[in-house]
Amino acid sequence: MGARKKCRFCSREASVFVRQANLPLCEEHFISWFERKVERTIRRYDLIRPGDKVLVAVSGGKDSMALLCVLKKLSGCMGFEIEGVTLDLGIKGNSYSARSVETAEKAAEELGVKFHVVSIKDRYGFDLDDAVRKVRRPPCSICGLLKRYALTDVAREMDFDALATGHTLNDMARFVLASFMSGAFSELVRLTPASASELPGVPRRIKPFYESLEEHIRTYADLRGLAYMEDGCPYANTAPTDRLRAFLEEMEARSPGTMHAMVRNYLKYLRPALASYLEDELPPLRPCSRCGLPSSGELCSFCRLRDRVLGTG
Ligand code: Q46
Ligand code: ZN
Ligand code: ZN
Repeated sequence: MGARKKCRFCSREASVFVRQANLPLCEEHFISWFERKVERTIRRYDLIRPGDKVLVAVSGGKDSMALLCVLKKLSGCMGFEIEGVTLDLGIKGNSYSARSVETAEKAAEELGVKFHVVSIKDRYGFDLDDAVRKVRRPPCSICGLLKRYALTDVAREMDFDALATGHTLNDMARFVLASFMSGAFSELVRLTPASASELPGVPRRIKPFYESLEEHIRTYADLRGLAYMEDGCPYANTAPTDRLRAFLEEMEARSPGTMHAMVRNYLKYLRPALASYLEDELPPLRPCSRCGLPSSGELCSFCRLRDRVLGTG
């Protein structure tokens, strides 16, 4: 920031300027502002209730590490329990998965959070590297399916009420825009801060950073001294260059508050209209005949993928 301003809440010099709220803050007050904002999101959308057991998915990156830290902080005053989990996806390039597990485990230990590591290979008989070799599909798309499935599966097995992921406001805004451009409205309509439990016993998925910008999450993670991993997944460069991400960040820089307005308006006006329009077209979810997790057909997409990779089915 340019001219030296005082923190809005104390006499110290501000070191962070929250452009979206025209708010100069010192480090200490930025941390409490950020945590209160996440708490408001949790209350506004009823993401977590007192007594809930919440499993936090941690990849070792800044967003999920910050999420673990905020939820640990809020768990005391809001009366819920948290544990962390990291999936060992078996990505060997750059020792990515090994570093991811190590980074998350260390953070959980420092924060005093009970932590689990789940090896995809041990649990399902194949890992991401195996799947990428066998299936002609972009690695990040296979990875997304694997993560979504395994996290839900593990959270259900361990009897959690909710599964929290580090999806951010930037992710949400990008998804809204991308869905418009591709016409993927039946996927767009599922984009909510909390997806209700789709079947009995299946935990709901929640996104406590639904209203938090990545620039603020990074500042929080840095001020909290979290030793997160910068990117480094060897498959990252196989994903199409994310122009939408850059476009939205530029819009946000020019007009602070753009992403928030986009996502709030989607949720308030567009989603209800879309839901009633698509009501008859969305296939009701039912238990997969093999694994019992929610599926739109006889076999879920994970079980079909697994058959292809292992040559079973
Ligand atoms: S881990 Fe998985 Fe990312 Fe690697 S394969 Fe793509 S999605 S880039 S967050
Ligand atoms: Zn202050
Ligand atoms: Zn299945």
